[in-house]
Amino acid sequence: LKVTKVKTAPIDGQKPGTSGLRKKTKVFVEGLYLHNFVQATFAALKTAGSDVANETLVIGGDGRYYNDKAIQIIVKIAVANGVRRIWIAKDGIASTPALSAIIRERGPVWQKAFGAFLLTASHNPGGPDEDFGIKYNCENGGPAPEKLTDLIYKNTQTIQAVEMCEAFPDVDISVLGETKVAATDGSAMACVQVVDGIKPHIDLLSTVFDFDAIKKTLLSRPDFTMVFDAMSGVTGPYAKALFVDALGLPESTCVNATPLEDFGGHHADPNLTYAVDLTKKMGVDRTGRAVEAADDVPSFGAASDGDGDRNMILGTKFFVTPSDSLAVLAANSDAIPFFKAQGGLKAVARSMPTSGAVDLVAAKLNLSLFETPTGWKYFGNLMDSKALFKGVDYTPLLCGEESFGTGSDHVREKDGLWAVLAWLAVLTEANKTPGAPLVTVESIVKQHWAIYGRNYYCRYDYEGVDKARATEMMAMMTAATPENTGKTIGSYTIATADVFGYVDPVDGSVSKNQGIRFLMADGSRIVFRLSGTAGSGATVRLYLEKYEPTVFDKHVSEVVGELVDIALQLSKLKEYTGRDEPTVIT
Ligand code: VG1
Ligand code: CO
Repeated sequence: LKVTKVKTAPIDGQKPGTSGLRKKTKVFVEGLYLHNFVQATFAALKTAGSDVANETLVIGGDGRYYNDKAIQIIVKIAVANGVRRIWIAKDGIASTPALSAIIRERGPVWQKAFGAFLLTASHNPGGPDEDFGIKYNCENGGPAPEKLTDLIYKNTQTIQAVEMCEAFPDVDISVLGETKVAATDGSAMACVQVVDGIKPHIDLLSTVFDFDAIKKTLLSRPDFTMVFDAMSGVTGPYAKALFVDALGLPESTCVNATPLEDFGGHHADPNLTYAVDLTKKMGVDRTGRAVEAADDVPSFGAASDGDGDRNMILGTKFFVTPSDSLAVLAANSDAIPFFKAQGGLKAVARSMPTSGAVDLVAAKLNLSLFETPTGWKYFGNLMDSKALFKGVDYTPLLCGEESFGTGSDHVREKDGLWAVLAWLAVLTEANKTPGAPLVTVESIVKQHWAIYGRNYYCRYDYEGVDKARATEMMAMMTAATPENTGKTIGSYTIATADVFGYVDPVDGSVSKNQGIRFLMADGSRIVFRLSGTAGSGATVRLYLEKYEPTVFDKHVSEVVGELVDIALQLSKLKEYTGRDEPTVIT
């Protein structure tokens, strides 16, 4: 257990973004790039008072290129920094929600974990020429809060040495088992265990949902078929364990279900642009319109991203927007045993750019509603607080983001498979009358609109734009908020133009500068943000929303057209970025 101090120097740009540090793989593999970040994290953990010597560190990743090598490096640094017990997910494979579940396990076998390194750049493409990423999650199972990531970043700017146990043997991560190394003088022992990264998550989901009911009522119907696309990301083995082994569906239910180092050369991002295998099968085009398809389009289709925390939900020739999905799940939460067993859902949360569809449900059903900045870490604090709803000690929380993220407080990350099961649970409840025709995904959503109205919604992404110019554009709009407030453009009046900021209701921490909002007098919204997950360059996100109380059958592009024009005018986007068209529309 001899510790070597490897001399290093600060490296620029190691600031964690919305969800960890993401860069080109080439950057990560060079020199001590990864080492510096990991050492800076341990230094921050010591400052924050984590008990790294007596508790367990968890490591896993989405299986992308460099996952396996990064694991060995982290082990050597962790042991040198005094960590005495490490769990590594077998083959290095663990989805983001599964790692959250594993951190939170408190059984006799699973001892207390102080945190985890998650090796993932999520939906960003993987491979030697694409992206790699690392993220630290805390003992609650959730992404490190800004307090900690700020400290990590500060340490990366002053780091002089990386502590390493260079002699610690490489661990064979392909077999379950233990590697123990004792100090030569017998004073200490470090133990690395290779553990099952799949089972704890499936076991947890089996307590959140009623698998038997889903099987008996829904999956056994001859007129119900489903397909799940793992997009060659980490969820393949989870999907097989869940849909095939636990729920008894045929193997063919899971497609692209083997995790690949480069996700098969695709963006493992479940949306209409990138999940083309699935949308084609489901009879939906890149804009979400129904198209010609084979006769046997499945009743239900879903996909997850590279690290398994995102989800896309489709019915036969029908696309459910993530914002609508959140609202439908909120309105039907009693179909989910986890919520029902705890006295029913009483609180929901959404990120600021997510549509207000769930707000309408919250108002009608008297649920507490929280609006947070983008990124799952803000939901964690709400989940851990005991005072979400007046007079109640604990209440479950349903959360969602427009970026295909949905989940609850069964873990502290968004959870793709949870969302798929939540929809299966809602479909099970809707189809509980024996002999009745199948109630479809489409009919559930349309019924929802009939009650609440429809929030037409879409997002334009302008990827790979010049960072300096994008920053100037945001600064221009920020400066113009006072003069834009009250302005009328076309058929819209801007009731408020502002910069969204957030004060955490639990600990009072402040997050400024979380996006520019143009809130129209009729409730429509235009929002601009710069992405915090881009591996290089900048991505401008433009979010568009218009509420229609009675008209439900238009295509979103027909409804938000004028808002797009206004947004381009207010931002002078073309002038700043040179872009005519977005890279991706979701
Ligand atoms: C994006 C999404 C955000 C999500 C984040 C991490 O962040 O907009 O909603 O939480 O990705 O998702 P940004 O800053 O690029 O807009 V994942 O699945 O990439 O961990
Ligand atoms: Co993800």
